[in-house]
Amino acid sequence: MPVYSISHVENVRVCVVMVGLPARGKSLIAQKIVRYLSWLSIKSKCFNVGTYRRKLVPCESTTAEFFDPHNEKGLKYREEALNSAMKDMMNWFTEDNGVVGILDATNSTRARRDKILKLCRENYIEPMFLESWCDDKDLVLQNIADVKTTSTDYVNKDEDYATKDFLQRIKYYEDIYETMDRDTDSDLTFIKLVNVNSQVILNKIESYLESRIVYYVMNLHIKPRCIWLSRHGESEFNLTGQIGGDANLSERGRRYAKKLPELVLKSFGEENKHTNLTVWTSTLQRTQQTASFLPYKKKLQWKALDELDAGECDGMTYEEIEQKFPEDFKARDDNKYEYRYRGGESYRDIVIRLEPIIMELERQENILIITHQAVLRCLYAYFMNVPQEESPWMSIPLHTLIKIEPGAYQTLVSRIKADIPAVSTYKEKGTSQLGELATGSTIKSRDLIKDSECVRNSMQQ
Ligand SMILES: *[C@@H]1O[C@H](CO)[C@@H](O)[C@H](O)[C@H]1NC(C)=O
Ligand SMILES: *[C@@H]1O[C@H](CO)[C@@H](O)[C@H](O)[C@H]1NC(C)=O
Ligand SMILES: *[C@@H]1O[C@H](CO)[C@@H](O)[C@H](O)[C@H]1NC(C)=O
Ligand SMILES: CC(=O)N[C@H]1CO[C@H](CO)[C@@H](O)[C@@H]1O
Repeated sequence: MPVYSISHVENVRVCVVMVGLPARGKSLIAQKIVRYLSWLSIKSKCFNVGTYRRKLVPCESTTAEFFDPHNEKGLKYREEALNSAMKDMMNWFTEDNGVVGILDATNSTRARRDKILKLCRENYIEPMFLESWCDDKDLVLQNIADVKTTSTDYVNKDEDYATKDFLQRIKYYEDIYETMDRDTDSDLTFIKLVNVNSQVILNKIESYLESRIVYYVMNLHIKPRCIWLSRHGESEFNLTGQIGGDANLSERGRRYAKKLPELVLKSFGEENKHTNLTVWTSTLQRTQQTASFLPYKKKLQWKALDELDAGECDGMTYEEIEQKFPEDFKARDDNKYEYRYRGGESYRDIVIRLEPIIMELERQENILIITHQAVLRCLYAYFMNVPQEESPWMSIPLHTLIKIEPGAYQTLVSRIKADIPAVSTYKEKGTSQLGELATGSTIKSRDLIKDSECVRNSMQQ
């Protein structure tokens, strides 16, 4: 059951066709849409034609000349790559009940778009074109820098060579490129982003699902920025193992709060130490007390960042819950994502109330969020593409600052430990005992990301 079961009511399936010259951020946008929709339980997948092309032709031989529209061999391979991608996508729609498929390709001519359009219509898939149009030289150069350092086409190539080759590749596409416009393409459903989103042109957006995608991409920006996440410091309830409530910080929790400004500064690095940061907390005492020593002026409280509401179990320990509501305790372990506390919330409920937060987060620049375990797991799952079955079981320890740096092709995560002891509030499946046991489950090990380790999103799957 997806959050927006409406996609099933409407029974709409959408193929988002990316349009735009190379280095216009198409892959980044495509990946973000997939991540966002998957997080909302809408089945989506990206089909990157470049990846198919690389399977046909080894990277070493794909110099710019390969993309010359007069290079017949190149054309043939590119055509073949597109066909395989489309075929796989159509299979995915029928066999895996896909809802939103994204075709990430450089589809620059109307003839090519017509072909895709026809194929979609034959399969009862709604085509929606998403063009990223950009004439801002700085933006393009910034994208090129990103592509050439991360694209598999330029592994082990010298930087100047990569830039020159890439510019030439763009040039070849420019010669035949036909942008989307409202007169010629008036029958098509399309979104045209001009210089990221300084101007957005919309045409024939019809279904609810399409309008959600529109709303999301309108909120994106591509300025480099970081997001810091932290749980509140240890609370008095954590000492007694109680859940919920609105307790104060414990003595060690207050020590964490005092140390937090220093941790943030350290993570900023010397050269950025004057950078401003916006701080978001929940409305509960323990997050506000944790933020109280931070020197930043902009602090905002969000009700949507409050901890998962444990309903009737609020204020109880896991042991008490196990005794009083044994079936509930088991039901929660069996499906923690869906389980809703009596009179309270489930993880799925949290994702729904976090959606406006995600939208606002996409609009913001540097931001520090101090919130609670369950909420943090959901936010982290969005940024790191963690599947639903895993996210409620991730261990997010107290007194640790997590830094997330979203990039075009990868997201970097680092963790900075405050070195202030705290009780472990991690509960493994099938026990009411708190603490990380020796049995290291897959979820835990996946989550124990070492400092600055690169975590590749499912970018080039
Ligand atoms: C830590 O304590 C807070 C109450 O102060 C509670 O909401 C939270 O669930 C506790 N964490 C765990 C996992 O016990
Ligand atoms: C938290 O601390 C304040 C001030 O010390 C006190 O008035 C309040 O009762 C405490 N709250 C709880 C839930 O213990
Ligand atoms: C940060 O904010 C303060 C106060 O609002 C302002 O004086 C300062 O110039 C800002 N710093 C930067 C780097 O923008
Ligand atoms: C005309 C044109 O450039 N069409 C392109 C559509 O996208 C695929 C994937 O990049 C190319 O192979 C086609 O050439």
